Order: sequence, then structure tokens, then C-alpha cells
Amino acid sequence: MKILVTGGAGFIGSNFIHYMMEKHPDYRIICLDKLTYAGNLRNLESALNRENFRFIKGDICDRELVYKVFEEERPDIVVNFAAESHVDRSIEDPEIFLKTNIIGTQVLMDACRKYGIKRFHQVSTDEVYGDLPLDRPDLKFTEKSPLKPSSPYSASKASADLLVMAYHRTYELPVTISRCSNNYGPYQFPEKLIPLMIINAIHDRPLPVYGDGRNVRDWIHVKDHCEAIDLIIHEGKEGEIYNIGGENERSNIEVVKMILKELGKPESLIKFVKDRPGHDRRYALDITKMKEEFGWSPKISFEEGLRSTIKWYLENRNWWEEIINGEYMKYYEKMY
Ligand code: NAD
Ligand code: TDX
Repeated sequence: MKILVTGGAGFIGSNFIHYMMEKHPDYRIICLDKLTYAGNLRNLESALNRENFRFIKGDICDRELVYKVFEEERPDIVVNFAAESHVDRSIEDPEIFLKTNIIGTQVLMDACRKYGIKRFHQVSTDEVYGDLPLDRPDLKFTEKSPLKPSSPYSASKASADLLVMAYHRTYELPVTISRCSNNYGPYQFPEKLIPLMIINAIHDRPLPVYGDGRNVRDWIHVKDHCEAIDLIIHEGKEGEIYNIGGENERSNIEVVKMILKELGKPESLIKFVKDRPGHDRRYALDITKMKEEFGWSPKISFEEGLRSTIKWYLENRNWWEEIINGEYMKYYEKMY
């Protein structure tokens, strides 16, 4: 089996490659990644010298290059992680989000049509459904909930999802989509809530919490997400959408306090700052379909997963020090 993983040098993609190489050592894995600010070859260090792994630096919007990769490799399955993924950056400048997240998905699917494919899998997000109110804990999004994205990022992901379903209906492309909640774990870029708060706490720098800190996210360990995708690409039904969630809703302030406690730092480091424009209040996913179809449910508890993630950041300081001392510093200073 040959799998083309796009965006495999990023957070979830690299975790997925490590997961698949261990689970299916006989598979050939090809990673296509543009190496944007969020892509990092160090995330793939242990894969790079494996015979059954190939890394190609390139843009999923580059049709000529994508067709060349398909021509050479003839993948059986494509898993598309490649995306601009940070909501705050999409608010600053939406353009590249539309290009990569929508046009890039189209180019990949055109290549799948041209060369033939067993499965095109689109990695999507719970943010395509918009948000839920805090005072209705009974409500959750199912796969049938309407799309109502709030940010340029989530609108671009929702657009790609619509295009994927249109390619299925019109060209009978064998597709699946998964919509996952907030991931955390090793190799997550420091701009995202959990690594940002861990790194600031380690440095005794203020922890910037947007608005009142009561916004709720459903956190899932990245390894549980990878396991679910592996099931869907092998056993999922063509044309189906699957919600993947952690069944672990937490307010941002609760997460930040857990991090401070684990690191033995004072809550006085918390600093409430200006809210994110259009900030989604609460995400919550109904994952009955994943449970019923595959017997899947998330295995890693948040307490255990957060503790091991904090440990990873403590033990891999030079991984993130290299990032925060570079271009990222300018972004951080502009944002906070
Ligand atoms: P990330 O930002 O850490 O990584 C994205 C990767 O894509 C990087 O390696 C980057 O270099 C690459 N990339 C960007 N533009 C590209 C292009 N034009 N061509 C080729 N490669 C390109 O993102 P992540 O958090 O790992 O997210 C991966 C996917 O999962 C995204 O599609 C995202 O929408 C989705 N997702 C993320 C989460 C989350 O909590 N992080 C939750 C649900 C869904
Ligand atoms: O400094 C911060 N302070 C803060 O309060 C940051 C960076 C975030 N927040 C809040 C905003 C959100 O309510 O924390 C929450 C999580 O923020 P992010 O880590 O930016 O994630 P989110 O906006 O929820 O989106 C993430 O989950 C869904 C990923 O970045 C997306 O790619 C994925 O689709």
C-alpha cells in the first residue's frame, strides 16, 4: 500500500506518519509538504532515513508538481493534512488560507481523478459547524449539522469539504472526510493554545487568555486522532463524513490552570487580553458514528495526555527554542 500524506511535516501530519510507520511497517509513505512556517523536517527525523519513506518539498497548489508526484508514485491513498491551520493568522490575512485550503484540495483531487485512487481522505475540523452556546450543554454537532463557519480559516475548510463532496457526487471520486476537534500533543507549533501556554509558563511570561477565558474546546490527543483516521481510510465508507472528538470539553481557563499547576507556576501569570474577533464560544462533537461503525473511542485521558505533552515540551526544549527564536518572534510580538 502506498500512502501520500500531504502536510506531513506539520503537527498532526508528522504524528500520523510516525503512527502509520509503526502500525503498517510494510507501507510506503510519501510526504508532500511546502515547509511553510509551520512545517518542520525535524518532526520527521526518525522517518527520513527509512527506505519506505520519501519526503518531497512542494506546494499542493502546484499542479505540475502534484501530477509529477502522482506519475512517479501512483499512491493508493491520499490523506490531505496540508493546510494553513491557525485561526488568528486567517483573521490577519485570509488570502493564503483560501489558496492552500481550497485550491490545494482541488488540485489534489484532480490528480486523483487523472491517475486513479482507492481513497482520497480530507482532514477537516469541527470548526466548520460554527459554535454552540455555553448554556446548552445538551447540544452537540453531528455529521448532519449545517455548516456555519465563523472565521476565514473555518470557512476555507468548510469550502474544501463541500468541494470534496461535489467531487464524490459528480466524478464518483472515492472520498471520506473526518472532522476532528482540538488536537494536542508533541510537535504542535507554539502558536496554538497548549504549547504557547506551556512555553510561556516555563519562562514565567504572562499567559494571554482571550476574552473571559470561558470559551470551550473539546480536546483530543493527536494519537487518538491518528488512530481514527487509520480506521476511516481502510474501513470507512466512500462519500461519508466522520466526526472525531475527545469527549473532553474544557474551558480555556481550566486548561491554562491545569498547565500552571503541573509546572508548579502561580496563577498570577494569567493575563486576560483582548478577545479574538468572532471567537467561537463552544465546540462539542457527537461521535456516535465512529463508535458504532468502528467501535472507536478516544483512549488517552486529558490528565494523562496533558501531563505527557508538558513532559515532551520540557524534554525537547531545543525543538521549540529554535522556532521561537526565529521568524515566530515577530509574529508573537505583533500579536501579544
Ligand atoms: P500545521 O499548521 O501544524 O501543519 C500544516 C502543514 O501543512 C505544515 O507542515 C505546512 O508546511 C504544510 N502546508 C501548508 N501549506 C501547504 C501547501 N500549500 N502545500 C503543502 N504543504 C503545505 O497544522 P495541523 O495542526 O497539523 O493540522 C493539520 C490538518 O488538520 C489541517 O488540515 C487542519 O485544518 C486539520 N485540523 C487540525 C486540528 C488541530 O487541532 N490542530 C483539528 C482539526 C483539524
Ligand atoms: O493565546 C491564545 N489565547 C487564547 O485564549 C491562543 C493562541 C488561543 N486562545 C484561545 C482561543 C481558543 O478559544 O484558546 C482556544 C484554542 O485556540 P487555538 O489553539 O488557536 O485553537 P482553535 O482556534 O480552537 O483552533 C484549533 O482547533 C481546530 C486549530 O488551530 C485548528 O486548526 C483546528 O481546526
